[in-house]
Amino acid sequence: MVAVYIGIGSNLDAPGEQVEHALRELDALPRTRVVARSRLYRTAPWGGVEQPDFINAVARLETGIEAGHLMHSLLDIEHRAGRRRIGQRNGPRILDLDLLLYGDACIDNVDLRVPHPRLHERAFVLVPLAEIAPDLVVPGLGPVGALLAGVDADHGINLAHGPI
Ligand code: PH2
Ligand code: MG
Ligand code: MG
Repeated sequence: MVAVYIGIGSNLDAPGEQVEHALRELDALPRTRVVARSRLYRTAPWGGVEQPDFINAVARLETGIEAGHLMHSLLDIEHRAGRRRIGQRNGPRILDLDLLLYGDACIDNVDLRVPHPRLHERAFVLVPLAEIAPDLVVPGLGPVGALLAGVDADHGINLAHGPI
């Protein structure tokens, strides 16, 4: 079994429910358990597109699924949630499941890069990741705490309260 971290995001169609549903779908994958999850964060959109705030979270899985196959399973969950990949880059989405880390593997091929190549730039990933794995060392990048110190985590990243 491998420890895997998944970044979850949504900013359309009841984002909080989308994220909770995705957590249940991840737990239902074969040979897979969600063993930790962050709280839900309401985050300002990153990437220069004007759009609604996101709900973001991070989950840790224990899984026996191989990395490339897991990536396909994530795309399948996104698709079944109603996501169609016709939108603009960094634009609004019903559900985004990003494979952040797969054990200590470093993978760099055409359809999969792990650790996720923009993980260290994104407070909306680093804040929930540090919540559930404060002592994590990201392969090739360093301790999550040091990565967090390099981004602006004080603005636009808030715990989500109330109906979302
Ligand atoms: N995802 C993006 C682009 N911008 N901004 C926030 N706050 N949260 C996201 O999950 C997000 C984003 C593309 O995947
Ligand atoms: Mg993403
Ligand atoms: Mg994605």
